[in-house]
Amino acid sequence: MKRTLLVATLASLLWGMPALAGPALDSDLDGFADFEDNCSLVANPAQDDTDGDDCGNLCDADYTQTGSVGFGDFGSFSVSFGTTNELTMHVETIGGGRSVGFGDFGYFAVAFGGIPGPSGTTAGTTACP
Ligand SMILES: [Ca+2]
Ligand SMILES: [Ca+2]
Ligand SMILES: [Ca+2]
Repeated sequence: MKRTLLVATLASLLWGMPALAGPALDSDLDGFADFEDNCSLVANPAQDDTDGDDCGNLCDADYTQTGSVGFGDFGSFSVSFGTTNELTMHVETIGGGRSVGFGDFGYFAVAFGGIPGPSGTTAGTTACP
């Protein structure tokens, strides 16, 4: 048994093979392992992704798909403020069907100037690193 463990550990070190794999890492504890979580550092058990770019709503304020959150995204957000436009809503936070409001603005303000993600399902794409 010790020999098997030693061989597995050596294989892991030398060739990157997984050694006696345990449960996959779930950094945000939302039930989705990081590699399959569309917002790997924010708990989003519903995995909502309104614009379908594999970057979960709770870490995706990049509505213009440029790879960063800036004034163009603010324009999209502003147009949707007060509406029920789910393109710019973070439906897991405030509930689907509610209007875009100040709670969303708070989220957007924090995301402004940053980049979307990280997502475990996009493998480093520009849209969602
Ligand atoms: Ca997770
Ligand atoms: Ca998550
Ligand atoms: Ca998205």
